[in-house]
Amino acid sequence: MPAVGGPLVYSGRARPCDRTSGAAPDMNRHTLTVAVVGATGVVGRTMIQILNEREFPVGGLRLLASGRSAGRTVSIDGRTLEIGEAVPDAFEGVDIALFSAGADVSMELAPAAVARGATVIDNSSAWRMDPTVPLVVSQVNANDLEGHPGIIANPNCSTMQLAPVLMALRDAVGLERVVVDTYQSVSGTGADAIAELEGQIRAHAAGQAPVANVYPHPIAFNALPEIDVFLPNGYTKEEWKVVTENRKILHLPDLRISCTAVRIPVFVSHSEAVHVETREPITPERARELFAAVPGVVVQDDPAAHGYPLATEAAGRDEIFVGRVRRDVSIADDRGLAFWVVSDNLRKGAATNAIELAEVLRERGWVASAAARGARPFAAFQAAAATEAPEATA
Ligand code: 2RA
Repeated sequence: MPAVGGPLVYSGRARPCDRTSGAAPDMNRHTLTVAVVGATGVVGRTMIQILNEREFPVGGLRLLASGRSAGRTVSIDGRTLEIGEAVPDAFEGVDIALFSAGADVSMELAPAAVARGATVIDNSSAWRMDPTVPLVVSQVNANDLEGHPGIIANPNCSTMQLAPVLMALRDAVGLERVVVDTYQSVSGTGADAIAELEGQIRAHAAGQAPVANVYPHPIAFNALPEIDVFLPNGYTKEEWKVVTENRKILHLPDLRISCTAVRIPVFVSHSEAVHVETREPITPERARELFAAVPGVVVQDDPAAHGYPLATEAAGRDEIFVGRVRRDVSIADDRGLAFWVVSDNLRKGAATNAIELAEVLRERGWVASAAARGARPFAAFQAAAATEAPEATA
C-alpha cells in the first residue's frame, strides 16, 4: 500500500517553540494508549507530530482511518506508521482517542470508543454544543474538563484563537459586544484545498484558467465570504460556530457577538479582525498587558516598524499572536477596542489544543469519565433567553 501524503510542509514545526499554551506533561506518571482517528488528514497528522514534539507519554499509538486508508502508512518525522481501520473494536484498551475525521465519524464512533473505556477528544463539530459535553480551550476553561462524560469537544479553529483574548477582557473589564471578521487559510478545509490553491496559482502563472472543485469559486487571488454551509438566518455555519462556541467556552451564554468568516488564499494560519465593546473603559496599553499575561498569547504590536502578527510567521507556532491594538473610535468613553489576532489553525487551532487537553486530563487524574471517577457531571451554562439554533440549509 502506498504512503499517504508527504511530510507536513505547511505547518511543520518551523522553529523552536516554548510550551507556553498549556499544561506540561508530568513525565513521572504512567503512559497512555492513544488512538488518532483521521490519522491521514492534515489535522490528524499534525496531532501525531505534536504528540511526538511534546513528548506526550504514549505507551501505544493506534492510527486509525476509514477502510479506504486502512493498511496504508503515514510518514511523520522520518518514521513510517501503519494505519488501521476505525471500527468500534479498534478502541479496546485505548485511554485517549483523538478524533479528527469529521462529524459523521465522531457521531458514530465516539460513543463506541467511550463504551470501550476510551476518553474521546473530538475535533469535529459533532458534540461541541451538547450541554453535557465540555468544549474547552486549554488556557480558558480547563476546569470544565473535570465533569466530562467520556467525550470532550475541541473548539473550531476560528473560535480557538479568539477565546483566550476575549477571556482577558471579560475578566478585567467585561464584554458588552464583539464583532469579528475572519481571514481563514485553505488548510482549514483540508489537503484537497491546499492542492487546489497550489494548482490555481500554477495555472495562473502558466496563463491557464483556474479549476475550482473544492470551493464554489477560484480561491487563488480571491476572498470568499462563504465557509461551510449557509444557515436560514443568513450566517454561515462557520460564523455561527464563532458565536455559539465563544459563548459556551467563556460561560457567557448571552454574549452579543457576530462574525463574518472569509476564506483567503493563505496556506496556514487564520487571521481575525476583532472589535470589542467593553463594559468598563480600557486603554490599548492596558489591553496589551492583559493579552500578554494570557499563557500562549504573544503581543506583536509595533506599527512604526511594521510589526504586527502575520499568517506566514504564525504558521508552525503554537502561540496566538495579537497586534494592531487600538481604540475603536466608534465607541464612546474608551470602551471600544480593535485588534488583529493570528494563529496556526492546524496547531493551536486544532491539534495542539487537543493534546494540551490530554495533558491536563493526565496531570489532574481526569482521564476517565466523571461517572467513573464519581465526579459531578459537566453542565453548560444556559442562555437566559432561548438561543436561536438554526439548521443548515445544505
Ligand atoms: C475551516 N474552521 O477553516 C474550519 C476548520 N475547522 O474551514
